[in-house]
Order: sequence, then C-alpha cells, then structure tokens
Amino acid sequence: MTERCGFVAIIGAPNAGKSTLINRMVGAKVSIVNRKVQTTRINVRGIVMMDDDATQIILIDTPGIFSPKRRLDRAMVAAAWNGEADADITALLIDASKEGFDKDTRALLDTIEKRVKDGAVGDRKIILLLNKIDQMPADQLLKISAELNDRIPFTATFMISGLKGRGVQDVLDWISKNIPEGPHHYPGDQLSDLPERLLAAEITREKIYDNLHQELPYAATVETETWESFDDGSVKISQIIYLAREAHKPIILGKGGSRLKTIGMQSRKELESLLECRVHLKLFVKVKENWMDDPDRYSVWGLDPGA
Ligand SMILES: Nc1nc2c(ncn2[C@@H]2O[C@H](COP(=O)(O)OP(=O)(O)OP(=O)(O)O)[C@@H](O)[C@H]2O)c(=O)[nH]1
Ligand SMILES: [Mg+2]
Repeated sequence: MTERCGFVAIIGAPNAGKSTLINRMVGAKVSIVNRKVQTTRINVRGIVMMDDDATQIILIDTPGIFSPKRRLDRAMVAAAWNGEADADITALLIDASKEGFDKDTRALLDTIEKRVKDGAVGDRKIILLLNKIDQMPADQLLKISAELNDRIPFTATFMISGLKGRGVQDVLDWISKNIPEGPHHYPGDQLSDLPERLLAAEITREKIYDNLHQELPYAATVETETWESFDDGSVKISQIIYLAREAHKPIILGKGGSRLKTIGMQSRKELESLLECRVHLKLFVKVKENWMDDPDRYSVWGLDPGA
C-alpha cells in the first residue's frame, strides 16, 4: 500500500479543547489538559497510524491563540502560528457551545479570515471542527456551520466532541485521505515527539494547574533537572518548580508542605503509569522573579523569547 504521511495543526482559542482532542485521537495522553485557559505552552506532536499502518498522521497540538501581553504569551502564540505554518492541513477547533463564541475565538476567526484573504495560508487546506457538541442543542450547530463557512472557505466541516469521542473517527478518516503521499517521519509505535523529561515536567505542571488557582499556575514553570535509572527498573526524577513571586511559595507549599506533597504524589502516580515503572519524584521550589524574561527557561521548550 502507498505510504502517506502528513502534518495536521490543531489551532484554536485557549480552552477550545485542542489537547483533549489530540489525546483522544492518539489514544494516549500526549498533552496536558485543564479547564483553565493557556494550559499548553509548546507545540506537541501526537502520532496516529491509520489504514493498516500505511498512513501516519502527525497532529500538532498548539498553544491557544489569544492576544498576547507577556513575553511568555507572545512566545506561545508565535509557536502556535509556526506550528500552523508547518502543517499540510490546518484544523481550526472552535468551542461551539458558547453562544456567540468567546472574545478570543471571535478574534481568531477574524485573523484566519484575513490570513486567507492575504494568502498567508498558502495551499494548506483548512478544516473546521466544531467542538463540545455534547454541551449544546443540535439546531444551533447547522447555523454556526453555515455562518462560518460563509466567511472562510473550509474544505470540510465536522461536528465533534473531543471529550466524548463523538465524530472524531470521521475527522481522522477524512485526514487520512487528504494528507500527501510520502515516507513516515516516526517509527510506527511512537505516540509523541515529546522527550520523556519534558513530558514529566508537563505532568507536574498539570498537577499545579489542578491544585492551584488564580494566577499562580500561569506564573509557574517546571523543569526536569535530573533523571536517573536504577538496576531495579525504577527511576529517580528531580524537578524544579520556578515561581515568579515570593508570595507564591507558601501557597504552593501549603500547610506543612502538604500541597506540594499532593502535587508530587499525583504527578508521581501518573508518571508511574506512563513509564510503567516505580518513580521517585523530588520537587524543589525556587523563586526566580524574572524567569519569564530568562532565555534559558525558553530554550528548554524550544520557545523563542524574542517572539
Ligand atoms: N463538554 C466538553 N468539554 C470539553 C470538550 N473538549 C474539551 N473539553 C474541556 O475543555 C477544557 C479545556 O480543554 P483542553 O484540551 O485543555 O483545551 P486546549 O484547547 O488544549 O486549551 P489550551 O491549551 O489552554 O489552549 C477541559 O476542561 C476539557 O475537559 C468537549 O468535547 N466537550
Ligand atoms: Mg492545550
């Protein structure tokens, strides 16, 4: 059978459900998910094999696109557009359940419309994925679909629920027929391009999102410092949590260090099931007020601090 291989960028406003959809399509957790906005900070590739392994679809999960203010936000949004430019197909994911869409979605639709007019999309096909249909009445969907297709020449439109899995197989089937012929980029059993050290840091960052509120998660970053494997099959991972404010330290530590302990325990459990081995996880908290301006914090993730 002819080999096919192509890149599909999933772009959308923060919280549209991009990472949830990619995890669903890959059938494994490759990208972290949270109900707060701006969870994903880098482009993560998830790999799906189709057609008896003849077709390799490389999905690019991108950070949500919004109007950036901080340096980190600018770097994230720039990474999202770079991911889009690298793709053969652009999939625009919209949270259709919010009446009239949210502000970021409206701005993104304007931007895409303009990019199509300016020729910035090149010959990439753009498909529309209306997401979260489990949360809305069906009659609204057709109206939204017609409206958006009037504005932007989508090659195809799908109505899906990434969370429940509805309609997702149809999207994959369509993609597999519409990506170019060519040799595969990754071994057939690989699920993601994220090195284990980065994935491990992402898992801990997700637990910070789960356990803490307001601005703290946005002002924190996690890096894996060391990774040691032992003869008994276990690994010892140490990670640093960088905080932007001294005042955040007691919050993340919690009473007698209890909150940090919970974060560490949840992260360790998930890492153990992912890596299928015993994990010793050590978390260190460091306050580094200007980490968001420190190029070293960006290079680990392949983000451009000057974007
Ligand atoms: N009801 C419903 N909720 C969904 C669906 N897909 C995602 N969600 C929820 O939407 C929230 C955001 O999901 P994510 O996958 O993190 O969204 P994202 O687009 O990757 O967000 P960023 O990385 O912040 O840009 C989570 O609480 C998900 O559980 C869906 O199809 N239906
Ligand atoms: Mg995400």
